[in-house]
Amino acid sequence: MAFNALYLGALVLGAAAHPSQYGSGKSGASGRTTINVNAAQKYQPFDGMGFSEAFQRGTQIYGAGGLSAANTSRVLDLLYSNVNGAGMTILRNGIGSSVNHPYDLMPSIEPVSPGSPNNTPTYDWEGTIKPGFGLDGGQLRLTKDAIARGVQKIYADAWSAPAFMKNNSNENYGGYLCGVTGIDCETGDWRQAYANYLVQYLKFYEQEGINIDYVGFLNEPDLNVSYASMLSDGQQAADFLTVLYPTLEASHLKTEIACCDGSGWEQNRERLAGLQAAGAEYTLGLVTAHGYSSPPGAPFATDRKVWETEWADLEGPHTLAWHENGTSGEGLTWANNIQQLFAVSNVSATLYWIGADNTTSNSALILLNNDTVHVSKRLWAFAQYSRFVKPGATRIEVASSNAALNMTAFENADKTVAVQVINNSNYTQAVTVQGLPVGKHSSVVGWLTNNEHDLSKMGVQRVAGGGIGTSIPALSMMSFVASG
Ligand SMILES: *[C@@H]1O[C@H](CO)[C@@H](O)[C@H](O)[C@H]1NC(C)=O
Ligand SMILES: *[C@@H]1O[C@H](CO)[C@@H](O)[C@H](O)[C@H]1NC(C)=O
Ligand SMILES: *[C@@H]1O[C@H](CO)[C@@H](O)[C@H](O)[C@H]1NC(C)=O
Ligand SMILES: *[C@@H]1O[C@H](CO)[C@@H](O)[C@H](O)[C@H]1NC(C)=O
Ligand SMILES: *[C@@H]1O[C@H](CO)[C@@H](O)[C@H](O)[C@H]1NC(C)=O
Ligand SMILES: *[C@@H]1O[C@H](CO)[C@@H](O)[C@H](O)[C@H]1NC(C)=O
Ligand SMILES: *[C@@H]1O[C@H](CO)[C@@H](O)[C@H](O)[C@H]1NC(C)=O
Ligand SMILES: *[C@@H]1O[C@H](CO)[C@@H](O)[C@H](O)[C@H]1NC(C)=O
Ligand SMILES: *[C@@H]1O[C@H](CO)[C@@H](O)[C@H](O)[C@H]1NC(C)=O
Ligand SMILES: CC(=O)N[C@H]1CO[C@H](CO)[C@@H](O)[C@@H]1O
Repeated sequence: MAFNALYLGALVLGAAAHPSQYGSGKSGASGRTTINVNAAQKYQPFDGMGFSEAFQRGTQIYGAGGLSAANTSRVLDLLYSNVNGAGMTILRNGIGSSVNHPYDLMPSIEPVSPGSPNNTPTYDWEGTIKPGFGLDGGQLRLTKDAIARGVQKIYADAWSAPAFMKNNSNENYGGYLCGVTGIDCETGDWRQAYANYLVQYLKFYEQEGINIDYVGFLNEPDLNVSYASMLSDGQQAADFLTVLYPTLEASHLKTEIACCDGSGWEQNRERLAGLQAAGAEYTLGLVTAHGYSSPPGAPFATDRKVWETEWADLEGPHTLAWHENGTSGEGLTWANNIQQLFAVSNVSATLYWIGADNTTSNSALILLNNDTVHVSKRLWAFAQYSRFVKPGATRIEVASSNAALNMTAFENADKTVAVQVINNSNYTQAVTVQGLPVGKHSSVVGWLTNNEHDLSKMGVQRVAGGGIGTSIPALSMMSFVASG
C-alpha cells in the first residue's frame, strides 16, 4: 500500500490556522475531516482488555493439542507482547465445579460434599492438577505467565456452585443455589458454604503469590445449558452477594465482587436492576456482562465500573479476515464492536471469549491446529486498542463534523494520548487530528490494520498547532499515539 504517498503535509498547514489546541471542529477544505481530541473532557476509566482460557483451553497454549514450545512462546507473545502482539492486560479464569476433569471440564476444589452446609468442608487444591499442565486445570500456569508478561487484572468467575449446593444436584443444566429466594433444599442453605468456597479458591491463588482482583459467582445466569451453569435473577443474586460480601471483608483479601455475567446486555441489565432493588449494589466492585443474547447497548444505570467480560462470534463462517463481506467474525466487525463498547456502552474493559484455542470456529482470536498457528485479524482489532491504551487510562472526548466517523480516544496515566479511528467506507479519508499533546519532544506515530496490514507502524506528518495530518485507507483502522 502506497501509504507514504498519502502524506498531505502542505494541505494540513491549513489546520495550523486554528490556534486552539483543540481546533475548531470544522472539516477542513478539500474534503479533509478535522478530528478534535479534547483531553479536558473525561469519561470512564479504562481497566484493560483480555480474554479467557477457561475449560482447559489454556492447556492448548502449552501443547495439549500438539503446539510446540517455540509456538507456545509465539502465541504468548501474540497475546501479551507490546512489541509484536496485542499487549492484553486482563485474564478471566474459570472457577471449577467438576468432580473430575477430562478435557474440557474445570476441576472443583471441593469435589466431595461434606453432607451438610454446617459440616467442615474438605478443600482439595492438589486434586485440581491437570497432569503436565499444573494446578487449576492449567490456569495457574497461564496466570503466572500472563502476569510475568504484563497482565494487571485477574478475574476469576464460577460458572456454577458445586452440584451438592444446588437444587438440581448437578453442576450442569442451570439449577439454583440452595438458600436463595424460592429455593429450599432438603440439605439446607448453602450460601455461606459457597461464599467460603469462593474465598478458599482465592486463598489458594494467594498462596501461589497471586492476588485475584475480582471474583464472580455466576456465568450467564439466564441460561440453562448442558455445561456448568447456575440460574439466578437479581433478587437471588442479592441473596448471595449479601453473604459473600461480609465473608470477603472478614478475610484479609483485597478481591472485589463482580456480577452477573449475563449472557447479553439486556439480560444483565435486568439482573442488575433486581439486585439494586434488593439493596445489594453496595457489594459490587464491578458490573460484568456478555454480548451474546443481546448486543451491548446503552450504559447500565450504575456508578460502578462496567466490564464486557465475554463476547465472540460463535456462529459466523470461519474466518481469519479483516474485511470480506462484513460477517460477524471479521476483524473490522470486531474493531467496530470494541469502539461501540467504549464509546456507547461505557465499559472500562473489553474481553473476547478465548485467546488461543484448537477450535475450528471463530470463538478464539488465535486458532491452533496441532503445531500451526493461525492469527485472526480479530486479534489485531483488539491490538489497535490494547497495545496503546493501558490500565489507568481515561477515555476522553474525540469528535468531528463527520458524524459517521467511528472513533475513540484515551489519555494514559503517563499523559500519552491514543486515538482510534475506523474508516468503514470504501474510500481513503484524509484527516487532520487536532488536540494531541504538544511538547518539545512530542511525537506521533500511526498504526494501521486492514486486509494488508497487521498493526503496521506508519509515519504521520506533524503540523503546527500540535495536530497531525494523514490519510486513512478504505476499510481500515488507524490508531494515533501521541506523547507530550
Ligand atoms: C483440542 O485438543 C483436545 C486435546 O487437548 C481434544 O480433546 C479436542 O478434541 C481438540 N479439539 C479440536 C476441535 O480439535
Ligand atoms: C500433531 O502432529 C504430529 C506430527 O505430525 C503427530 O504426531 C501428532 O499426533 C499430532 N497431534 C495431534 C493432537 O493431532
Ligand atoms: C429448582 O428450582 C427451580 C425454581 O423453583 C425449579 O423450577 C426446579 O424444578 C428445581 N429443580 C429441582 C430439581 O427441584
Ligand atoms: C434445565 O434443562 C434441563 C434439560 O433440558 C431440564 O431438565 C431442567 O428442568 C431445566 N431446569 C430449569 C430450572 O429450567
Ligand atoms: C460511565 O461509567 C462510570 C463508571 O466507570 C460512571 O461513573 C459514569 O456515570 C458512567 N456514565 C454513564 C453515561 O453511564
Ligand atoms: C463472505 O466471503 C467469504 C470468502 O469469500 C465466503 O466464504 C462467505 O460465504 C461470504 N459470506 C457471505 C455471508 O457472503
Ligand atoms: C509454529 O507455527 C508456525 C505457523 O503455523 C509453523 O509454520 C511452524 O511449523 C510451527 N512450529 C515451529 C517449531 O515453529
Ligand atoms: C458508528 O457510530 C455510529 C454512532 O454511534 C453508529 O450509529 C454506527 O452504527 C457505528 N458504525 C459501526 C459500523 O459500528
Ligand atoms: C463498498 O462497496 C461494496 C461493493 O461495491 C458495497 O457492497 C458496499 O456497500 C460499500 N460500502 C460502503 C460503506 O459504501
Ligand atoms: C472518515 C470516514 O472515512 N468516514 C466514513 C467511515 O465509514 C462510515 C460508514 O461506512 C462512512 O459513513 C463514513 O463516511
